[in-house]
Amino acid sequence: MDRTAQLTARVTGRGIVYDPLSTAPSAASLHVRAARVLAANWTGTSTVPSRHLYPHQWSWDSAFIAIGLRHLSPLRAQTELETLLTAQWGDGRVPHIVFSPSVPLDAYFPSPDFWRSSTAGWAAGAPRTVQTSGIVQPPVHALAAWLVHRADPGLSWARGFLARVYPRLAAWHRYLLRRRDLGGGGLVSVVHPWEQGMDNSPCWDGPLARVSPAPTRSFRRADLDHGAPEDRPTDLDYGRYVRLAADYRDGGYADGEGEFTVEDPSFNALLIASEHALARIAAELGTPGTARHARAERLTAALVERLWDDASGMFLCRDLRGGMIRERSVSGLVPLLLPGLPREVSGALLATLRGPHFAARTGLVPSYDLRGPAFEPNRYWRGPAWFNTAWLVERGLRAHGEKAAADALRTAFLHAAGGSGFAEYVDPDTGEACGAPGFGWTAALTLDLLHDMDGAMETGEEGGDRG
Ligand code: 9WN
Repeated sequence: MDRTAQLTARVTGRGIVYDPLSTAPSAASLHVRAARVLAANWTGTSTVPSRHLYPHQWSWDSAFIAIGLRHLSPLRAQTELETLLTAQWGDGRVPHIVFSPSVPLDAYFPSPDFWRSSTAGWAAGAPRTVQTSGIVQPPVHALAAWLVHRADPGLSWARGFLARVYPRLAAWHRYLLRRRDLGGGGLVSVVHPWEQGMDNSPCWDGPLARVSPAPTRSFRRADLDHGAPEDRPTDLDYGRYVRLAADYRDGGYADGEGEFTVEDPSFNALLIASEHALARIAAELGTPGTARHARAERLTAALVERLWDDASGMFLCRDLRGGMIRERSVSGLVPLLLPGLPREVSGALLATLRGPHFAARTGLVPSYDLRGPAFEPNRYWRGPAWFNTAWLVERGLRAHGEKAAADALRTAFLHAAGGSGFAEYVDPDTGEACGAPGFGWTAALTLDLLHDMDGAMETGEEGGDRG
């Protein structure tokens, strides 16, 4: 942690308690430092998550980054989303990576020559002029587009921003709802751990055990050139990621029930939040959004019906082949951001968040059960606290009227983000930085929460939309 964080933190019996960022200079300097990270990661048309570890454009990263960028430059925020959506496939999918042609092939694995999008993805309508991956990531984009529009409606109208992104966002949701309801119960399935975004979560250990790994010698992990092996997934995990992605590619990226098909609470909750946002965008453009809001409510009911687990007091993942996955991960808390949850469900989620499985000493939210058998404080999504999920839970707390808890999480976020040099993720108990420094969404969401502290945000809209 940096000096600011040390000076304003007290260790008490309940863990690390931060005093509010009350002085303008520390908030201002955090703002300047976060803006510097985003400037350093900006390529001219989009923002890389990290200059070294992730040197291309990632889908859900760009959505979170746009949410922060709107406070610095609404134009850059709009451009970020438009660049991503330009790489959309004909079938509606928004790829999880858009590759930059100026980055050497060996800088990141799997590179464009692995995915071969323009040839293997031809039947699915992959673009010809840009190389992409063939899988997707959580659909945070419509929510981001709405928040970006609201940051500067004048600029947005002048550029025709909503009118241009709306049909693409609608096609994206259509792809997910029509092609990815692989369980037939109304929810969307992911077909690769990279799609859900929490790559090596212990939730995937069961379903991944069925997948025969590609031999380690058949690929070279570029991530280990920049990341510590103890902070990253294992070689065995990578062998399985490669096998699943290669099989999907070799099937022309056609959707069906493959070896890994999982219904995930966070992915579906983000789709629901984005469907509500798309309804607002439609209404802003003069089309009633009522049908979309109604669909979002039906999806919420399906989420509760299929993934709620009373005994754990949270949502769980469902493996379409193996049944409910009895591991607690932060994914199961993210649906708190939905306004239409039954009261007993939101009440139980709040209790779980405060209970022994998730109450970490930093005040952040660990990615996995602190008491779980697979917990590791610094290994990627197997325990560390991440800033995008903290931001989502913070929104959820606000949406459910939990102002004090939301303020405390925001303060913990800002201290840990600033103290860690805007790390990719941190040890949930000590705040020690892990993964890449100068990480895009950590900096961007810092800006968003700082802006919120200024009191400049609107609150109380359905879905907890601020701004
Ligand atoms: C694979 C870019 C991405 C995030 C994911 C995070 C990590 C990639 C990797 O980095 O995944 O997509 O190479 O490990 O898990 O959530 O979008 O920041």
